[in-house]
Amino acid sequence: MGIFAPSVATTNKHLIRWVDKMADLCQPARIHWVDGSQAEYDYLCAELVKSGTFSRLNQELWPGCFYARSAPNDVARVEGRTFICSLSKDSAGPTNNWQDPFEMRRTLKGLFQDCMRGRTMYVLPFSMGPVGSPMSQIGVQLTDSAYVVVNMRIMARIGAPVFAEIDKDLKRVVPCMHTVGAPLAPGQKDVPWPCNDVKYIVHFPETREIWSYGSGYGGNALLGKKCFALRIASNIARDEGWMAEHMLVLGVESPTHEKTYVAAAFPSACGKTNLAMMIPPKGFVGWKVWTVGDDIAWIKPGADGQLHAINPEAGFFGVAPGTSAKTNPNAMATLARNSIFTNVALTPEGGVWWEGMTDEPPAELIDWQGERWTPEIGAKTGKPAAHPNGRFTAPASQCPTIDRDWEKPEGVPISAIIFGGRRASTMPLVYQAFNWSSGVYVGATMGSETTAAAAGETGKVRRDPMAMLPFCGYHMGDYFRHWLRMQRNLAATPRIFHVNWFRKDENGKFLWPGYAENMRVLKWIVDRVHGRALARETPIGWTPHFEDINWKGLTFPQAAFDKLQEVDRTAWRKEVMGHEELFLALHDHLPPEMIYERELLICRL
Ligand code: TSX
Ligand code: MN
Repeated sequence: MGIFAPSVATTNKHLIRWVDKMADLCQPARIHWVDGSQAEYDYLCAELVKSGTFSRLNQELWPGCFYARSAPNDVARVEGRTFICSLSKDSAGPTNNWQDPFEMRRTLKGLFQDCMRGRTMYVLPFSMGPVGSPMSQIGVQLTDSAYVVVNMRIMARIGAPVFAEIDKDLKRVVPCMHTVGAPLAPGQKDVPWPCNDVKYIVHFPETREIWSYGSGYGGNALLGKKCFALRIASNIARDEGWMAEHMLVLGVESPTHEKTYVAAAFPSACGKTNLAMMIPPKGFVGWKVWTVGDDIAWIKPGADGQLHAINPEAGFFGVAPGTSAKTNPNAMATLARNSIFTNVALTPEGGVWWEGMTDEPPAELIDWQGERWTPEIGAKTGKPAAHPNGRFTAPASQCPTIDRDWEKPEGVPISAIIFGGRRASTMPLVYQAFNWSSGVYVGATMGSETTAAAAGETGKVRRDPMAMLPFCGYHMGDYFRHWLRMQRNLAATPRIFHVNWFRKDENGKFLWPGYAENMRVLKWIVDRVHGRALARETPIGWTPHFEDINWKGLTFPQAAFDKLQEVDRTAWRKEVMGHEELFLALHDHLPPEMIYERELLICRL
């Protein structure tokens, strides 16, 4: 099929040939080479309004904002349909779904045949990381979803500058195929959210390719994010000696303007975005927290022998429910304009609302499924107005605390790495690992408890090593080995910490107020990094004494702190048993250091 490749887009023959070949396979009605301009964005949003995918929010209240409702069968990532198709099953490891790459290619070829009939195929070039940064990576996503294009314009750098980068031919381009899997017959009317019950999120780590079928939602469809920046990038990083991590990055500025950057990995529902945008409490005069990223960090040894991190993303794709002026005022300011809302509730004034945004819900709403919703109906049906995984897509540049160096090509130096989880018991508020390898052990064994657990009840711990269980594109045991190996390329390793904002007392009450008060923990971490704070040695690591924490502006009795920091040897002996479960599954690729660290921990207990 003859395609129109305007010379303004690209001169790269490989790219043009690939687009031609894929258009032959997918048979779109049109091809649109995405330039990334504001005019193009406005045009696509207007088209999405016409097709019923978007509604324009009240522009007085929500300038530049749009609203979308997905199909009810397309509301989240589909881990059971996510595949790592390496040549050998062994290199994908037991924590990934594996399928033979040759078989998978055959399946995909069948699925993608004619899949874009009646639709436009967008050629969407994107850079993960600032265009031209030595730490950035480039992809081109072919997609039949305009919703994906406009979301990607917020989440990544896209369009003409990226085509220009591709034409320099200096970097390998990761091809990303995406279709919602809903071709249109001639004259067939489209639906607001086209998708398919059949879904495939497929990664070919060796050839560095992504194929996504059947979903238009978030991590399934915005392929630069989880698919590229974590699953494919973790493979590239392992081969090239750097790290692709599921981490927020923030900078702590002291009253003397000393800047200390930390990266932190938490499983979902631990408030990563809230921590990344934290505002210090009143007692912390002159202290500031600056935001570099809230989800993904690419971390590389710099010329100075330190680790440096970039945020490969350009926006925040955050969970809306629970976000409020109280829990995260910076997020609220960020999403106040030029943002896209998906699967939240609509107010009669043409605004958005979600559970937790205000103390009292509005008297009347349209819920995420398009039905009338009132607090009474909600109470009766038990249905929330917004889907619990309802999202905002908002430009990072609009964050009031965005760091001055957030787009610095060489990244920001990382002094500390924080792991954490949601744990009702056992895990103290904060402790510091003894060294790099014991820190890797802390990350490898981290986990969260199921949030549904009743008050006081200890839920089941789900292990989520480095918060990468759904995102590591190769064998988790090899991933631990890569972490251990990173130390060799470094003159100075970051200090490693573990935090737990969620410890509860015997009545199920949180022992720690969390949120802004976490600044007290961050300050101790920063002080430790600079060799200024004392600590107590325990079997699991170094913990702060009561007097090592700045308590200005908060009444927190020492007895409560001691409870919060308690290292209960009986609970920890049980904890270590839990570590073995995960290690057994990974045993044939598990680095010996992990076994030795566990043995040492047992002996100390
Ligand atoms: O994001 C959270 N953080 C990190 C903030 C920087 N959350 C929300 C988690 C779900 C996304 C928290 N929830 C945090 C926290 O530190 N802590 C808690 C638990 C908690 C909830 C309510 C209270 C205290 C702790 N309320 C009172 O103490 C009154
Ligand atoms: Mn995430």
